[in-house]
Amino acid sequence: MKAYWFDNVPGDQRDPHDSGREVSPAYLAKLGILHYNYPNVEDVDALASQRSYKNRDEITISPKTMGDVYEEKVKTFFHEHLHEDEEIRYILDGGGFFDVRSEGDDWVRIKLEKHDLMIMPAGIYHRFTTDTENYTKAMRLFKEDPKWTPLTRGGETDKNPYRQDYLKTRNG
Ligand code: KMT
Ligand code: NI
Repeated sequence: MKAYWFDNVPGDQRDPHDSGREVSPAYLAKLGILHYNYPNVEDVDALASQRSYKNRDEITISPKTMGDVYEEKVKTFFHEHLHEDEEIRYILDGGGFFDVRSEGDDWVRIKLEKHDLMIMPAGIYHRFTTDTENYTKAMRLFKEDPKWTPLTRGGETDKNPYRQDYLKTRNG
């Protein structure tokens, strides 16, 4: 895992877009983001059971598994959105980028590699993309009642109660 400020330079979303300015683990914690590296899936099982996550699935995002719809899917994952529940992702193979909004509404890019696990809080605006390898195999964890339908940013989402709660926690 590596976190840095997104450079905002036009170009393929899958390029690194690394401004060269790193973002500290302390700042990620301030945004409510937790990160672990778990080479053993037993550690993922333990975390899931502690947080009462009963379900999971696996997704492989690549041209090989998705064929013609791959490019379209990659664009969809990159639409800025929030969820009404926390989002837990565990990278099984390959890698990718999650971009999350900072306090000043800038993008922080989080590069995830094999065995990285990230927890994003409910209400944080974010987006995802594969990198130039075009291969992400990830486990998506969810509770019984998954509330991670993406709510695309715009108008009403700023007033979403989960968004409001997130801002209250983040801003102390
Ligand atoms: C999301 O919320 O954008 C995703 O779950 C992306 C696919 S999982 C790496
Ligand atoms: Ni999401």
